[in-house]
Amino acid sequence: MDIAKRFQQNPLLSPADLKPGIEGMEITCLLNPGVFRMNGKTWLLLRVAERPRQIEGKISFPVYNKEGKIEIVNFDINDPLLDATDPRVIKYKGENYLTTLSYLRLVYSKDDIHFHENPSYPPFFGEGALESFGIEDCRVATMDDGYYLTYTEVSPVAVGVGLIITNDFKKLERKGMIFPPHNKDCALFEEKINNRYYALHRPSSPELGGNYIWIAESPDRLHWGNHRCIAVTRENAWDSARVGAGGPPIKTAEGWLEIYHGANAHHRYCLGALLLDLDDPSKVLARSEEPIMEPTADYEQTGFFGNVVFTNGHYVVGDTIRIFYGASDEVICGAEFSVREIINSLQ
Ligand code: MAN
Repeated sequence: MDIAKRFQQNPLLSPADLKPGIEGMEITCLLNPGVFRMNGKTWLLLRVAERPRQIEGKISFPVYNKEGKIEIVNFDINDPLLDATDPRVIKYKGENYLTTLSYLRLVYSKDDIHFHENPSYPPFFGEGALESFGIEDCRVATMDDGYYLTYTEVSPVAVGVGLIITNDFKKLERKGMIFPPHNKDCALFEEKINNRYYALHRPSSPELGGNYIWIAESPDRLHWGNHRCIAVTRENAWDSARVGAGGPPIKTAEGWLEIYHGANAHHRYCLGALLLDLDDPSKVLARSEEPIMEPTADYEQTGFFGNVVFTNGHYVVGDTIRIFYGASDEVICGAEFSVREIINSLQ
């Protein structure tokens, strides 16, 4: 059952609301923001996806070259060697390319409805060979000693998880790849459990296994071990093809509550929840049988890539979880859940 209370003002942000961040490009999509509170305001670390204005008969997209400069790649739409059936990823001569280049950009709000930019917070762009196709879907963990940002690093050789540490979102400490390929959807627990750090992550094992949620431990958040698989896809269910963690797990009296995304073979993305043991979060106490949120609103069903609700950020006040989410891979929306209601809905 869909128990999300969507904001009436949705969508809160659309591509036309911001100016492109890369010269000569246009914003194609706003997606999947990380969320945190700072100085009494709500901040979203948006994933902004850009590409050049498309010319008829061609498909053009930006990549970083070896010198770290943006270069435009063009393919002829009628080229028999091109497979452009997925608007997000195209194949040419056996190589994959992303149709847009993503980077991260901050907006803030005092009322969670109207978002603004502050020019003293510059955008974060991909850097180096492992981010030459961009950076995406950043989770923000608010920890005692700073903000820990886990995000997807994309390049022709890999999709993996990178870490950035910051105290002010101006000076960034880039730590490189902490979960090697193929991996994404990494959500850090915001406090230690029995003196260890924990993370949820999503390796993909296409030959044997699948796209499942795993948990790992670390003494320092850089080196991870003791990996265990905690949630697999379920045949014929809404989460039959892939599952992945959302934002940081939420501590409740009953356990760690994690809102995750699940997709089926038709790439329909819904949200569900997992309840993990407080003392040993590798133990799953309960899981949603049915989604707690499904793409039902117009803006969730049609867009750059329709039938998608995807969250990787929220903040919690009392019983209320306020999530910000990407709808149809194109616009940013808000919704609320009650912690109690989610826990009551779990099997
Ligand atoms: C998938 C989708 C895209 C994303 C790529 C690379 O194809 O999630 O949105 O750009 O993976 O991470």
